[in-house]
Amino acid sequence: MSAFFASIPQIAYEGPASKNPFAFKYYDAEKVIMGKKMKEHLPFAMAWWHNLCANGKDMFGEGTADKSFGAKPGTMEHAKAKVDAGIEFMQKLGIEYYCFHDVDLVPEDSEDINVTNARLDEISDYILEKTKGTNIKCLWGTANMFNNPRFMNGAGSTNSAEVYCFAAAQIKKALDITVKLGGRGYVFWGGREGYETLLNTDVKLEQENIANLMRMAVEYGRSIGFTGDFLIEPKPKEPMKHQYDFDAATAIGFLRQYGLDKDFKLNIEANHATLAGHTFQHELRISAINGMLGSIDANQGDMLLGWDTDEFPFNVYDTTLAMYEVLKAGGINGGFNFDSKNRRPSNTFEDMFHAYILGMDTFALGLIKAAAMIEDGRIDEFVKQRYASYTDTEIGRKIRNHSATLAELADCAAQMKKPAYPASGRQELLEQVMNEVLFK
Ligand code: XLS
Ligand code: NI
Ligand code: NI
Repeated sequence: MSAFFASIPQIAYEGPASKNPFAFKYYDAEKVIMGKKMKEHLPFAMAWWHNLCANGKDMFGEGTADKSFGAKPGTMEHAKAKVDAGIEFMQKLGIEYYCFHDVDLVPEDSEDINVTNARLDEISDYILEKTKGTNIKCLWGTANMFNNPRFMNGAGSTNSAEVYCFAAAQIKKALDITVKLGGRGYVFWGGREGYETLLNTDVKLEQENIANLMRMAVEYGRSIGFTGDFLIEPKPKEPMKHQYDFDAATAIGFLRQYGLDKDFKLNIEANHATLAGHTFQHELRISAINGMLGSIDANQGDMLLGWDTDEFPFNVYDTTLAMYEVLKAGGINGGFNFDSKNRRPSNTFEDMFHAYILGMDTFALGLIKAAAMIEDGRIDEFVKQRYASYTDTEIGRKIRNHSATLAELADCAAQMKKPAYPASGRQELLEQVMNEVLFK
């Protein structure tokens, strides 16, 4: 196998004092935090599409990075070169997982889906052969049902029954490949599952069709031995004006409505949370309290730009609060997929490594600080005290165990005439506590 990143050393942990740009300052894979190794808390994954495929092309200009890896793009030689480059990249960073869309792996044949499927068989054999004897495995797979023009009106939500068959065919094949590669999850990101105008849209029919496609996917997946989680990745908009899986709460309601909640969990992407007008932490909390926190797409957005910029995680406040949620939820079954891309002018191989080192260190720091916040205990204790009236008073306990009636509570209020003000929320104090922990 030729070395694509020969000039880059193996990336090792050197600690916060290191100035080596090719070393981790915080991510120490074997270090134990709250009873678990860092690498077990943080199963990082490489996103095939951003790292091996995207060349910086955007709506306004051509690509700036060379991702040919010595082969002609659009060929199977190139597909295989990407496998070789990807494995070398992951091994240099100590990353054990990858995520893919079907068409990230092979060029799609525009005339015949059977040709594309045969290529997928070939490349998955190649991946299995090349990852044999390594720790590298698939975290999740998915079908790209938003790029091909046939999906202009969506996949499960399309108005065309013919196109719907192609969505089914792609999901079936992507599931086959995911299972073959040992994937732990299968993701549905509803790229164009939404609408531009209600004037031409039958929302009820579209949602029923999406649910039915998911139900068929579950049936098929289980029939071929897939035991992992199916995942919905919520996103409120982009490319469509309105997307059905708007946010975690909406997706959970949808899954429950159609009886899919036993097989599905959520894949929460930080940048999608902020697009929905939520924090990353909010989306994680809503998922977790509903038993739906499955996996994470690790990136961040830019608050000054209203779109999915997919930046590498850099904001330690956000990763600390995210890891606080993950620790409180007892961890996740999925992983941390860097659905992140280099900025367009960061166009060298070195930049690809700097980006992953940044992302991994930012999450490692978040983990360290979240554990410190929990060990510090002041925030947890405050929250507990804040709701003490539900444990320390008889009426509070009756409310919590559902034995109170509306009339009884109204009587209580009549006797009190006027309640005492609730105790202060102490937000500024708690933010100060967080700063103390972060900058200790
Ligand atoms: C797009 C999504 C996409 C999914 C996988 O915004 O983040 O990349 O993660 O289809
Ligand atoms: Ni995204
Ligand atoms: Ni994503």
